[in-house]
Amino acid sequence: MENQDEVSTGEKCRNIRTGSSPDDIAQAFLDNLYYAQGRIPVLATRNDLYMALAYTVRDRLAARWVAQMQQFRRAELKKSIKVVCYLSAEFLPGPHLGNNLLNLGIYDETRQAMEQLGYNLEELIDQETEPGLGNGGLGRLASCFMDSLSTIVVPAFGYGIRYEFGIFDQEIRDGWQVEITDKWLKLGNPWEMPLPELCQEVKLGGHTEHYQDGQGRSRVRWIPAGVVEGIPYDTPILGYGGNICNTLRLWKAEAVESFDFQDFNVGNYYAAVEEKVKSETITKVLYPNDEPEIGKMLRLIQEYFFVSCSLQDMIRIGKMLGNSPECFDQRYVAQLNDTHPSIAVAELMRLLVDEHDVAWEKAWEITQNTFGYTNHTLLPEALEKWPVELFGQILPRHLEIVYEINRRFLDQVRLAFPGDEEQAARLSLIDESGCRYVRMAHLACVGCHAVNGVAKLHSELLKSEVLRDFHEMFPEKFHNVTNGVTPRRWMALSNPRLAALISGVIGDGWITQLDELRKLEPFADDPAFQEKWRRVKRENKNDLATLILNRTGVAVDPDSLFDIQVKRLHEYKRQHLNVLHIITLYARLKRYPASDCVPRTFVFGGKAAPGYAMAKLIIKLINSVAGVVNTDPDIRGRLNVAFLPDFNVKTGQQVYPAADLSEQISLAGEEASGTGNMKFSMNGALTIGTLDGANVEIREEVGAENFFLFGLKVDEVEELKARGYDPRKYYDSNPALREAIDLIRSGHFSGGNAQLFAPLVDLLMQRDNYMLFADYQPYIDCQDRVSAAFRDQQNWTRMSILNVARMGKFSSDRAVREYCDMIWKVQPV
Ligand code: GL4
Repeated sequence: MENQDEVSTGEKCRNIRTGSSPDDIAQAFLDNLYYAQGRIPVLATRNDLYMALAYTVRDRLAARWVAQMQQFRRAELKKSIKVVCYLSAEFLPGPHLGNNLLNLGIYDETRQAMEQLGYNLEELIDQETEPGLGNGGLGRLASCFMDSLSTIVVPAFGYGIRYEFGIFDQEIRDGWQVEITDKWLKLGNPWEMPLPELCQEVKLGGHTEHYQDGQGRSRVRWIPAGVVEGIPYDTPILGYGGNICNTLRLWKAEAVESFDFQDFNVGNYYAAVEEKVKSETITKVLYPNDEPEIGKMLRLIQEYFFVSCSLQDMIRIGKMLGNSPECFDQRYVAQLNDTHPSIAVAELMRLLVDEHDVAWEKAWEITQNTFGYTNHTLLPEALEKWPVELFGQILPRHLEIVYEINRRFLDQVRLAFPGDEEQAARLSLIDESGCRYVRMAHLACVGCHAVNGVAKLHSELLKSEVLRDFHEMFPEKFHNVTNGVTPRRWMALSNPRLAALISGVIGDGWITQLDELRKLEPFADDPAFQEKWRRVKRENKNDLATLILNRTGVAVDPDSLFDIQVKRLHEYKRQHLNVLHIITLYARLKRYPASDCVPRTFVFGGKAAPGYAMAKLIIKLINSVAGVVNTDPDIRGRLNVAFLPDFNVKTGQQVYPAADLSEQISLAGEEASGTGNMKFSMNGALTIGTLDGANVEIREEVGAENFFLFGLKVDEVEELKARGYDPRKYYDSNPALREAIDLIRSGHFSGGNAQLFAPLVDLLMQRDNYMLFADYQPYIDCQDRVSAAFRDQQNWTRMSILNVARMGKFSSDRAVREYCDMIWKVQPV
């Protein structure tokens, strides 16, 4: 191996920057505390200690990172590799320290080193503020993919935005969500390295000039109204086992120094500084909407900013290695994580045609070969489109390019569907049905060689509904790659007890070959193994109970059934259907206080977009119901409800391992895939769910008998809608449903305030867009089956073991391999 020298030199010299014995680590830690953090142990705060340990770990990454870059360089020079670039406006890496220790293979050594010095490793790990640079599933998926790319040894860059403020911190006050600014950089970020010399300039606004060059060819010049600079910040992403270390490169916007000198010189100090402030605004804050439906100018600028920086960076690297822009597509493949980076299609065309003098046709071939597009949502309101006028104001040249792409594309459409002007209008990159818009998903479909959905069902629905016309036009472009999650973070790191139990019987090969979990199947019926399995779950539940008590003050019984729903708050995800079940159980117990029910702890977690009033009201409802149920003497602790504030990656790691039941109850046809569903199941929770997103495939894998299915199927939803859905009918004919709704409406959970939840109840009664009422009874019946099943602990444990044993498919390693084969045409090194 070519990087042998660098790594082994370190080992031979027992270099404290690379050595991995507990003594080396302890010594390195003290050095970093002193020299990097400027502290001695007696004066060190917990953050000083964390920083010192983080630097110690970073040193160990550096050796691999540098070796990696050299290896790339050599391979690149031989033109023998293609680098994957994952373009994503969001990444949610989660805390780095623990994961890096795991992937470096020095977790135990580091724990010992800290013990020697009198520190507790878990406390230091807990000190880290996670980079919340994403909203939820989409950003987390990007980070799982980065982990897998490194682990299966695919050279890759993740390109994104270094938001100064990531997703807000959530507090719950009086049952309501309160948003607090996320200051993740406040105490310093030891994992990133700024590279100011690799900055890129990004133009904005202004106008274009068309002219003839010396050879009489028509050319275009973009005269921008302003320029900003992008500074890259690199974070190493080490694969498990330390095979390779890829780079997450995030861009921060800054003012171009020289730009405001004019103002500065005439003494207009504030105007000059204002320019700087304006530039830096671009990467100030993450838009906190999952499934966005915004049309904000700043958002378009953010998207363009990071895409332009990234593509220019790719060209720069190519140039450094002697590659001409004409072979861009032989050296790179780039995946667009949803439409957020889809302006890349027009930007690469601009860079190639305007700045590198490549002919349009050639540039178009390169662009299509380079890009793949992943769609992550079916919600029509979430498909990005920009008013033509706004688009042209910020990106005048790109608007021209979009028009030209569209002109050529529509010629093609008219050839394929002669006389069908409606088809042409539906496919057009410009929506002309009212106010004119640029349709970003259309730009992506035309400009990419591959389009994929994120679960089988979702990919089918893309073909038959959202992107039907494109599928008709380019059937060969469409693929499915079902999502996956990394078993490193979501099993080995977050659930060490289960990981140890599993490895004890089947070895630890599963960590990189998740299919090996199948070897657990023979143990599913082994009473001794079952007993150990239950003990692990019980200890994990105990830990979560402590966390719940500390964060919410609610005391829960670790022996009760832990029924958990954690995900963004959204009506389609139907957290309020879960609430209707709780109220139904509550009403039953009130009516028959002596009845024998399986004790349950309901745990919720998730953020609502700050502007999404209904989602915030659902949070208030959950907390209001919790307030009544948890304190009612008739209930006597048989039902407990807790809303865990500020659900994020870190809390997720404490939640999934402790679940008995995973709630995946979106209305069929709404959730593109879901990935929490996978994390729960991998950690031994059973799922109650609809046939939506990846639930369908999870059920296929684990077996129908090990999955609690309920609810309308996609075609039934459509049929019911077509027939005219009337929620009132269900309310009138179902006494239990009526009782639950009436309890909410009467103010029973809101101190007699009957107005509080009226908007929610009215919406359900009148429209019920996500058909809670239609699915209510099947859901309740299914929950009753869950309770009955939980009473038989032996069989429950068997089902839990089988769930884990059959989750191999849902490793992000498998997903990334499929991208490599089907879409990127690259081979792991
Ligand atoms: C999402 C989907 O809603 C979610 O189902 C999916 O698992 C995830 C990753 O593919 O992408 N789309 C958006 S937008 N946010 C998501 O979490």
